[in-house]
Amino acid sequence: MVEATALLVQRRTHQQPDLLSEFKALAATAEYDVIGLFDIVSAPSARYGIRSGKAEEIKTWIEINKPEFVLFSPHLSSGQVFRLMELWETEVRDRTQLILEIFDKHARTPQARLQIEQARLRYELPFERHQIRMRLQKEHTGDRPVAEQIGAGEDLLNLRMQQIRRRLAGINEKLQDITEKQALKKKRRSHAGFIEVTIAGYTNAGKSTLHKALTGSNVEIADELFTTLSTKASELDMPGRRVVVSDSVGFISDLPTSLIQAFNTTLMEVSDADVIILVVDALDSIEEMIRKVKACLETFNEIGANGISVVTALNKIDLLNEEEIEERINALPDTFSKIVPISAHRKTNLNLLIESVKEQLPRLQRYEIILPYGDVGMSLLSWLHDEGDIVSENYSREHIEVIANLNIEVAQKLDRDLPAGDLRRLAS
Ligand SMILES: Nc1nc2c(ncn2[C@@H]2O[C@H](COP(=O)(O)OP(=O)(O)OP(=O)(O)O)[C@@H](O)[C@H]2O)c(=O)[nH]1
Ligand SMILES: [Mg+2]
Repeated sequence: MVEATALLVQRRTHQQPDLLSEFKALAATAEYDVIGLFDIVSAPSARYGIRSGKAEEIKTWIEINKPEFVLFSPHLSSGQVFRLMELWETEVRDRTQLILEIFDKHARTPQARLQIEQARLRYELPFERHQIRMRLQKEHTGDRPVAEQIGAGEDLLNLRMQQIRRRLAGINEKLQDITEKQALKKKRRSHAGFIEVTIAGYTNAGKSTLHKALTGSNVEIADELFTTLSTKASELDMPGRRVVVSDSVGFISDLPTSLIQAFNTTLMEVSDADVIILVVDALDSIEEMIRKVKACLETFNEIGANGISVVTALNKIDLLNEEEIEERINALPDTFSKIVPISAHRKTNLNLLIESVKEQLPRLQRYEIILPYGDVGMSLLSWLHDEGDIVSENYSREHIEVIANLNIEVAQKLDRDLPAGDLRRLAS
């Protein structure tokens, strides 16, 4: 496929971080060929989003280099987009639209597709309104009274707006249906005593790679932004526990509101977790790493996930030396008590990561269990191997004596199934 050429224009104030490299990565993921960059440090202006002088300077650049698109960061109003398009005689898209394009490209499940359509419609509503108004103004001709023409135009506009609202209502209904089914599934898991561990973090940090390494799932992995748009839950083998690990949609700073709203239920999965594994990309510069970590913490705050225990996985350490790893661990906020340097790709230190997750879970209790020989005893023993963390097994003449760490549900079941005295809690 031939990629469309694009000029990137970033506007930021002195206090705002330089997001140009992230903006470039977004453009690359959306399949634009970036042929030029402008980084403008100034306050926003109403007419074009940037000062008129700068807009003129860029116009000259455009006339010479002829990009097919200008991509603008951060967000622009619909009026600003149209005024810039008129001035530059080039298609203009802002960062929000760029992220929408990527989500559109990566949406795989019916839920993600509906969510993205919802976000698109909401985002494009004011643009469409603006566009129809402009077209109507241009089409005003002399053969009918102006008032009558405006009236007819407004009717057309209302009709289109009504269509969009109806479609949004339909999407809402379907999404609600999917959400209810998911909630039911989750409820069943929680009844069955499953612990939910969610992998969260900035986009492209390596969340899906970690999910695959931990659970053997077949989630998609790519060096692109927002590869994952829907949650995937798979079981993790942890003796004595039933654990489900979920891969989830990545975060980004200034995630457009329309997308937060549309992907709310997917993001909410994070706030339902018992433990969060926050994946941090160690290949970023320290400054960039801290910026992304802060954006993640802000998102946790927004989605009500800030009370949940967090284990931090400093990922991609296979490409760093000891000193660089140490530097990064020291640079992370003091509140991050549990930091485990890992390589999801090489499966390094995953056992340490699992141990750290385990420390955040309610403790297992140690029991001595006396099992009879015969079918009942054997089937309980094999069940214990699945559900408990077996410390030792002793085969005596009369029975099998098992020492195991158990969670409360398993201990309760044994207590019901075994004669009194055959289950004894030990001091652990
Ligand atoms: N060197 C190295 N690369 C890694 C490691 N883990 C992941 N990657 C690479 O990082 C890129 C992103 O990996 P993903 O697992 O797709 O990241 P993600 O966080 O799920 O990304 P999104 O779903 O797009 O938000 C891929 O190119 C991976 O191969 C690692 O431990 N070491
Ligand atoms: Mg992913």
